[in-house]
Amino acid sequence: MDNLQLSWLLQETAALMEIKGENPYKIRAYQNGARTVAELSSSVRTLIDNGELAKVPGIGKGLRGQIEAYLQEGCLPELEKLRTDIPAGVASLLDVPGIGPKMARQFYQELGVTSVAELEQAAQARKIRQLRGLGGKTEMSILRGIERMKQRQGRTSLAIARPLAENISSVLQSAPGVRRVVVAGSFRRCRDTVKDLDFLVAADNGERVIDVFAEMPLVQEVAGKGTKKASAVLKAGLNADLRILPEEKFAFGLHYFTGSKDHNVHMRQIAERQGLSLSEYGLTVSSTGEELGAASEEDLFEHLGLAYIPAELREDRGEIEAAAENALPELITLDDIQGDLHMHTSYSDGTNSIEEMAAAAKKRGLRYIAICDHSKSLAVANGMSAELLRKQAAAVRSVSDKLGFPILAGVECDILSDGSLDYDDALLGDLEVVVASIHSGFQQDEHQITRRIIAAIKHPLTHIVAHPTGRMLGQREAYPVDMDAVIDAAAHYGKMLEINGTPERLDLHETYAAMCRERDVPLVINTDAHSVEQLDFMEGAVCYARRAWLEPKHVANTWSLADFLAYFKTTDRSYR
Ligand code: DGT
Ligand code: CA
Ligand code: CA
Ligand code: ZN
Repeated sequence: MDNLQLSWLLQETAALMEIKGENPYKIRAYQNGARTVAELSSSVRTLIDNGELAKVPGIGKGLRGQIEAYLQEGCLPELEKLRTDIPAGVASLLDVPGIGPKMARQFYQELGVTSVAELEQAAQARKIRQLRGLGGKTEMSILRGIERMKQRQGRTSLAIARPLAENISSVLQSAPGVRRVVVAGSFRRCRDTVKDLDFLVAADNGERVIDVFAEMPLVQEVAGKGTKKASAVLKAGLNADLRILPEEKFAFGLHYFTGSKDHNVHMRQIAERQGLSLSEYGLTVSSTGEELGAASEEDLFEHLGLAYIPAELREDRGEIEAAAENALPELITLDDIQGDLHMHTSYSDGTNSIEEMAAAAKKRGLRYIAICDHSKSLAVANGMSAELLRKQAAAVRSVSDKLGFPILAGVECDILSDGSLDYDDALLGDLEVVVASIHSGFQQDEHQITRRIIAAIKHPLTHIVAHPTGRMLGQREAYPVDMDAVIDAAAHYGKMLEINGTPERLDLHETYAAMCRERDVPLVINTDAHSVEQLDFMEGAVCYARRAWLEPKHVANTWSLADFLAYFKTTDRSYR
């Protein structure tokens, strides 16, 4: 439990430091630390006890001191200090789209605003436009930002939900008499965000499991508690629902609570047409009441004459019809992935070396990778000068030779506001892969941003457009962009679009990924890892990609390296 709690506190520290305007390197150290801690496979307490925390990359000496203090005293000294200067609520202003640390500081210092609600009042009372450097336009855009925030409220990104789901599952798993724990609902269907977490437990003694659940330190408040189910508000701000099922009914409960609701409604109709009645409790013959058992979801589908439908497809988007005709796609799996074409090293804002990233990728069974660090304009992410990029490319090649492992020398090249790339052609032409992306100029309108991305797609040296819509789940909306036109351009110029595996991004959105599939634009599923641990983002990214009905052939990093590189050289670009 300590890890997650600690990770949130580190994040809060970083946010308050930003507002205070502290050293960017220090802020970044806390942000990276928060991430690293959340991803550790053992508890910080254990790592400190056996002296291994010092070996974890991404946690420097200063941060380690804070963590030790946290374990001893239950609080971070640095955070306590910041909290005396700035009320905790001020950090929440950063959640409003369009508000950066400077503005948050200004609202607090000059208007005494300490929460989003107070900010909304101030904007409505036309107080923002009176502040130095701000005007009516900013005031309007803040009100719009708050409005959008309210709309998406209630959904949580997987960056927060996944570690919680894993943690709670393991707590439930260790409760007495528990046979099986599954996280159902939208989490199992691998949606990009979840409203809540739905835990299903097969157990003999439900009441004891419910007690264990209610007493977890992650729980803020138990909202409801019975003998077979419970519901809790977690400290992270989302709900967790728990249902206890008898082993022999588990398959039915699992199917029902996996959903989606639309899928369930359609399934029930299919059953009815066959004289059967399907519910979360079982499948019965309507005329006789005879129960048809199912040991697994496979059995349940089989009773209805359907092929097994993977959870990611259960949205009533044609999967039931396809299952009836045995025409479901052969969905991509993690095993199909051969390469990862977007990852960072300490040359820009990553925490590991080229060699460490390559060794870790190799260990995960990958056959090739590309190192794509940030380009020079992206100063906040320590973007590389032309000279450093040249040096890095040479280093990449020598590590590749040394390890006998194909590593492409690449770059994540910023698309500048006018659509040009961040280095000259001579340098880009020396690299094996150019991943182009937007990190600034979000205030441009849809027409400008679309033109900008298409300009990058047209550039003969670009291969892939990374995180094409720029969304940051729970933090920032996608920038306005005509994806229809972008996908057409990618098809026309033979380029690829990325599904970025960072849990806050999962960008492309599944709808656009499906459009790419339909229009023969190959996708690339990348982790965008900034550390060795983040190479594990691949698994969640592949699950998300399955929602777009993607098969291995649609995803270029399931191809051999030779096929991937050849794609950009051929005129016949259809992968079919
Ligand atoms: P979300 O919004 O991210 O929590 O999405 P879900 O799908 O996890 O929704 P949730 O937690 O409200 O319910 C879990 C599942 O339970 C849902 O996917 C299907 C099933 N379910 C819930 N309410 C209904 C309903 O009224 N009718 C049917 N047929 N199924 C339902
Ligand atoms: Ca749910
Ligand atoms: Ca629920
Ligand atoms: Zn990146």
